[in-house]
This record gives sequence, structure tokens and C-alpha cells, in this order.
Amino acid sequence: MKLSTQIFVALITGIIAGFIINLTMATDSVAWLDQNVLTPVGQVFLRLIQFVVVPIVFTSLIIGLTSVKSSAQMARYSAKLVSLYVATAIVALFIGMGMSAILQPGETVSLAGIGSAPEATESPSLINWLVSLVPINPFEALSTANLLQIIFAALLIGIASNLVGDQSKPFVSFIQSLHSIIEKIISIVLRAAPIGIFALIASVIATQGLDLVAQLALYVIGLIAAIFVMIGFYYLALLVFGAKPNHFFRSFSPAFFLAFGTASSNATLPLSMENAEKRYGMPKDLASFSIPFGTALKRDGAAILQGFNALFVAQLFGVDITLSLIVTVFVSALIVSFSTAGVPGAGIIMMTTVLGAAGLPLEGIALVAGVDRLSDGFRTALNVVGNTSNAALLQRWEKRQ
Ligand code: DAS
Repeated sequence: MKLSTQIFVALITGIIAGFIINLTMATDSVAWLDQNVLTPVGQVFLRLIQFVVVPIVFTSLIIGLTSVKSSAQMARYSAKLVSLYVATAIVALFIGMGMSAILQPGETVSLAGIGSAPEATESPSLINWLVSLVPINPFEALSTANLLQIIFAALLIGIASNLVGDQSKPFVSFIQSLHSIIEKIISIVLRAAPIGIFALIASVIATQGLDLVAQLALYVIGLIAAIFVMIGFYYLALLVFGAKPNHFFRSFSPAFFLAFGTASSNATLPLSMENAEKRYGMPKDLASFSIPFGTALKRDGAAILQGFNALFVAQLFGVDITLSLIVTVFVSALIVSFSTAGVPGAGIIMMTTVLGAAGLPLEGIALVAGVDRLSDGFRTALNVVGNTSNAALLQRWEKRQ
């Protein structure tokens, strides 16, 4: 059975198993099973695929940079990708905020379920964020798995390797052999994907069940509907620009299912790149730059979440939705979507930034925290769809076959 089918089957059986456990076992037995079996198995798998993210990104970028004709090509790729990312993130925000304004999920929930407000996280100013992209040394970037710092370090090293010419050949061939070893590790680790996915999704369903989802049904349905509308937008964009959407979605389906099951776009990166090169047929130099770049920056799922959730909280607490509130939410959600980490639950942490910027009560987060992991799977899948779609649109823009 193909890996994509195995992952899909693991997802479905994991959801079914989760429901059976939740509905037939006593709460303490569910807790025991989750803490001693499901969560450890899921976490080991998650850690294994995160283990390869840093080396695959670092080696791919160095190889990509030293194989492209010039660093001017990298600058062109970056400028085109950033313009595509911002344009599509704006579409995502209109969809997310529009869906929340139309469905009004905040009008259907009572305030009774509000827990204690989380600590507000100070959003780093744009200047500090830009300064933080420069690692103090290559090892800081690699050890903290800060993708943007890794990209910065790899860009520096790759461009310098190009400039020193023959002297860098031993280093580049070392990187190439390391890259092949990492790719082999990825293929071995991905054999465990069905088991890991089964455990991760069964753990969520078994421990949470759907009673909370029933209370927040309109919130969850609205959020997921907005995500699918955005996926539909990408299908149309790929169709309009001749990027073969049916072939695209078939090629990247393993990565999309993995993203849904792990709720981590970082952990999905190695499979996204493998699908890009081996299944979709994306040129290696373009894939090895744009997909790590997009994994570091591009999160339409986070944009939709923040826009949708902010209006939900305003409705919930009866806060007037004025033009200035809408603009503040729009801009802060746009910035947050580019700085949300590619790990499970990152979106909910960033909510404090958007709600804080818009002066909305943070208590609303405590209410939606319970259903966040379910919506996180869908958001993360959209994050990977957005990242890979923009890479495919860049390929068309560059007139590359
Ligand atoms: N789980 C995050 C990711 O991996 C997205 C989010 O939390 O919003 O991209």
C-alpha cells in the first residue's frame, strides 16, 4: 500500500478508534491509555520527523544556493514569493473574517464556559523581529531550530560558497552526502508515519470527544468551512495559472494528510519537499528554496484562525465591531500569520497578540482552547497547501516546467 494511502487509512482508523475509546471506556482508563500508549507513541514519531527538519532545510538550501546560477535568482525567488504570500494571506483574512461576520459564532455561545485568561504575549515589534532573524552564530540557528535563522545562515554560507568557487567544493560535497543520508533517514522515519498518525489523532479524539465541539459547533464548522474555501481558492489559482491543480493535490496529498495528523507544518516539511520533487516534479533548486522559505513564513491557516477568532471574541463579549477594530485585527493577524511557529498549538498562543492588539478580552481563548487541536489539524493542512501552492505558482511565474 502506498504511503499516502497508509497515512489516510491511519487517519480514518485513528479517528474511529478515538471515538470507540471515548464512548466505551471509563475516563480514568482513557487517561491511562492515552498517557501510557497513545501520547508516547505519537510524541516519539513527532520528535523523529522534527529531528530531520533542521538538517534537511540547511543542506537543501546550501545545495539549492550553490546549484542556482546566481544569488540574484534567489533574490528574485524571494521577492516573488513574498508578494505571492502577502496577496494570498490577504485573501485568507477576508475569507476568515468574512465567515465569522456572516455566521456570528460568538452569538451562539454562553459566557459561562469562560476559564481564566492566559498571559498576554508581547508581540515583538517588526524591527526586533527583523533583527532576530540574524543568528549570533550558525550553531544558535541550528540548535534552536529557528527556521528563519537557518535560512539566513544557509543563504550567507551558500552565497559565500559560490563566491569562493573551487575552495568550497569539499564543503559542498560534504553537504551533498549529508543531504543524501538525511533523505534516507526521512524515508525510514516515514515508514512509521501511519503508526504515529494513528496514535496522535486517536489521542485527541479519545481524550476530548465531541461534547465540547458540540457546544462550539458553529465556531468549529465556521473555521473549517473558511479553511476549505481558501483551499478552493488555491485550486482555482492553480487552474488559472496552468499549474495542474488535480496533479498538484494528488502529488502533495501525503504531506497534507501528515500535516492534518501531526498539526505541525515544520514536521511536514521533509515530506512536502519529497512530494514536490518526486511526485509533482518541481525543479530541485526551486523546491529546496521555496518550500523551507514558505514553511518559515507562510501560514494561511493561522491568518484565518486569528481573523475568525478575533471577531468571535468580539461577538461573544458584545464588543462593537468598528472599522478601526476590523483594520487592527486585519493587520495584526496578517503579521501574526507570518510569525506563527510550525508546531502544534502555535496558533492559540499567538491569539493573545491579536486580541491584545485589538483590545479584546483574552478570556475568549480559554473557551476555544479545548477545540483548538481539532481545528489545528485543518489549519496546518491549509498552511502546507498554501506554502506548496505558492511554490507551484512561482514555478509558473518563472516559466519553469
Ligand atoms: N500548528 C501550526 C502549524 O504547524 C499552525 C497553527 O497552530 O495555527 O503550522
